[in-house]
Amino acid sequence: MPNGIIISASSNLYQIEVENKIYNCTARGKFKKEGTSPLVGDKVEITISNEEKNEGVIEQILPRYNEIKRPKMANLTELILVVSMKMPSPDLLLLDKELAFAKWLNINTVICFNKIDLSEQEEVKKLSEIYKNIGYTVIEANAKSEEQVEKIKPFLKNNITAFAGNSGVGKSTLTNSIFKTELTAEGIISNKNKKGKNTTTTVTLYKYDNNSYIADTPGFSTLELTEISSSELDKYFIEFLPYLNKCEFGGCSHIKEEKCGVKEALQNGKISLQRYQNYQKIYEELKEREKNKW
Ligand SMILES: Nc1nc2c(ncn2[C@@H]2O[C@H](COP(=O)(O)OP(=O)(O)O)[C@@H](O)[C@H]2O)c(=O)[nH]1
Ligand SMILES: [Mg+2]
Ligand SMILES: [Zn+2]
Repeated sequence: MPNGIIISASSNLYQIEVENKIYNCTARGKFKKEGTSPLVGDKVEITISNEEKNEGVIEQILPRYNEIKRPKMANLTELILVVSMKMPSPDLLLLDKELAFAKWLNINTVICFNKIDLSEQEEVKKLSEIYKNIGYTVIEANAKSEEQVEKIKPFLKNNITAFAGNSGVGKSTLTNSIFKTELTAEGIISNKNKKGKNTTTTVTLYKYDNNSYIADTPGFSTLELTEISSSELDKYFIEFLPYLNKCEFGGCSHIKEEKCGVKEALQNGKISLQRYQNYQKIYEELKEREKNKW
């Protein structure tokens, strides 16, 4: 049975790429009965019902690596977190949320500080250092320069990658340069079958290379960490990990407690103040949401 990957979905119709050919497929009724439905990013087995018309039926969904609720998709393996140095100025709170989210999903992350042409080199270096010291991969880029965009390409190999970051940071410019086509202002997002849809939840995969796709969706522009609980947030701040067992209390929030390994590490300069403050903000946000739930 041919195997393919779902590259787009609209209601009950799926576009599936099988060895560079696109089939329009419906799904077997059994999925609904089982309480599931195929998602963009799913690897599937299909039967071809009409080879001339490129039509088929989804028979089987292969095991998922992960599943994301908003935007709805499966098997995302990498997030490139785009932060602009100027216009708009860096939103590090959003970046730290995205990093926590990616850690929770257990996927690759690449931080891309963009628009470095508009910023002092020193500023870029200072930010890069914070994240490099933690162990993150950092790219400094000017999305308008082709040479600079080359830095990103190696990270796309064998991944389903999405670009995240708030509006205006350069996501469309980057993706357009990667695909080397002059597209509309909205870039590859101006895709006809998206009209009238809830665009924050629609996803389309664009093939970059064999086994490499870019997930185009505005769904990661701002991020709500709805699925992470405040008490587990510390696990997703990866540089906190070595200090978590040095806290006096098991459920230490690392905010008000006296004997706290994280706060000690902060004092000793092992954790950046910037990161710690964002942890605190995100923690309070999650706490607030949890209170309102009940
Ligand atoms: N100077 C400069 N401008 C950039 C860079 N990247 C993007 N831009 C500009 O920033 C604006 C917003 O970029 P866009 O790709 O639409 O951002 P998006 O909202 O994240 O998709 C556009 O006018 C781009 O031309 C960059 O590296 N340097
Ligand atoms: Mg855009
Ligand atoms: Zn603590």
